[in-house]
Amino acid sequence: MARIPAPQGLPILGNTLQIPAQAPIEHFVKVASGYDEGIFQLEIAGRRVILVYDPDLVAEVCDESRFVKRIKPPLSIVRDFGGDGLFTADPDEPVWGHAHRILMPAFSQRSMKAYYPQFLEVAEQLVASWTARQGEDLPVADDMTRLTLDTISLTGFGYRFNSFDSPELHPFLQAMGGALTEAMHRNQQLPFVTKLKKKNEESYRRDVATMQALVDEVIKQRRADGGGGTKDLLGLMLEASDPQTGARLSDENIRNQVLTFLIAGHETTSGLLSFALYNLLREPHVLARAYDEVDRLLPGDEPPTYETIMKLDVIPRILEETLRIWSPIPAFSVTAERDTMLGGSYLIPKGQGVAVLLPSLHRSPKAWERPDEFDIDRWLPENKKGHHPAAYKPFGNGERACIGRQFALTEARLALALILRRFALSDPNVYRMKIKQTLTLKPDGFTLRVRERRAHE
Ligand code: MNH
Repeated sequence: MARIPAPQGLPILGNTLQIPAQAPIEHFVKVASGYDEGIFQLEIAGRRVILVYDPDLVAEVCDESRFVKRIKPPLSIVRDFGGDGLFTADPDEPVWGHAHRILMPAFSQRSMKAYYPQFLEVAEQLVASWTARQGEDLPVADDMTRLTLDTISLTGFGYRFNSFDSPELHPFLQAMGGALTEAMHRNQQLPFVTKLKKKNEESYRRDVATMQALVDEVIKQRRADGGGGTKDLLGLMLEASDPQTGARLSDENIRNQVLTFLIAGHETTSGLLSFALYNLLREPHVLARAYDEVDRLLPGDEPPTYETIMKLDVIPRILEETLRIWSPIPAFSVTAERDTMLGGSYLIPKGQGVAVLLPSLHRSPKAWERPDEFDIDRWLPENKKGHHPAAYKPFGNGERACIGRQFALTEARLALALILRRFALSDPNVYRMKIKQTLTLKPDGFTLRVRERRAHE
């Protein structure tokens, strides 16, 4: 049996003080680069945390007969507002299965086609907004957030944020940013410290209340509209029953699901699009290929059809490679179902959590040639076959993997295609990557400028 490598910590405090509050993930990645074993452990706020990023060890951790997602920190903190929604439900709660089965049909490829007119409507608002702001420094992450929040709320709940009408971000977003950041900080605090910080507790509660008030407003509006027959997420939740048990979702659970989808349904896709634009500005030859593709498949100014968007090939590969290099969710955690040996030599006791450290996994030299190079041709079908089966997990794993994957990728394809068809992008401020972490990652302070491309004037 081998000891899991561990950086030296202090008595009682362990490694807690070594971890920066602002972007803990960058610290973990740095520590990881010092251990070729692909696994290490830390002592954070009195808990033992094991992180893995060796692809073979990750493959073992992804074996759902040995490890399952259980709700522990930081997810137990997110549960303060996500409740028993899909993201923060424990596997022992029957409501996870009820909601999962009720909502699965809403995430089929067929449903993406049904949402397409709304995807298009919001993406065209982004293009109109940028057309009016040519030559200005555009706040990329904020505008991608406007796009993705408006898209999930319109397609999922028939609710309009109209985010492009306002220079300020919606109060919902400010509250969400505050709550997610606080959840991240609490994850690294000893519980008595959290208790001492009364001011933080107050603003945390206020943020959660702000988000819940918006959710109640969304549901109220639907009920006022009569609600009947709409087959969006909210319609399904209000009217459908679990095909397996016949169970319906309670009002309380529907509230939790709406909030969960409002957050999970936009925050990460916004990060994906922001990182994708960042990559394109750094890789002119890839950008040129993307321009070629949109000029070929989306000539003229007509709104593209769903079928056209599904024919794109370069743009989806840009998205896949972006999710490898900059995964908006930098880690996900599972728990050992029983005592088990990892890699034949590391004992993981029953109930111990293990986090998969995605930035390190996604750049593991054991799985990726030239791991730091942005190379979209890795994702050509003939090259994909050679990938290590567990070296790419941007959407998590198994039954608890992301339900919104197709939703995010379809929305992001369309947005990138419309942006590139219309605009030449530039980065006169020569942005240097600075990660902002609020549990998920975004490029902080990234701006770009656009001007209309001649061919489409
Ligand atoms: Mn999403 C779970 C990544 C877009 C709704 N999502 C997860 C997990 C990852 C993830 C990783 C697993 C977390 C864990 O194991 O604890 N999600 C993403 C990424 C994008 C994304 C990288 C965009 C890019 N997610 C979306 C969208 C939606 C969505 C869009 C909704 C429209 N995600 C969810 C939900 C879950 C989830 C709901 C929880 C699923 C479950 O446990 O049943």
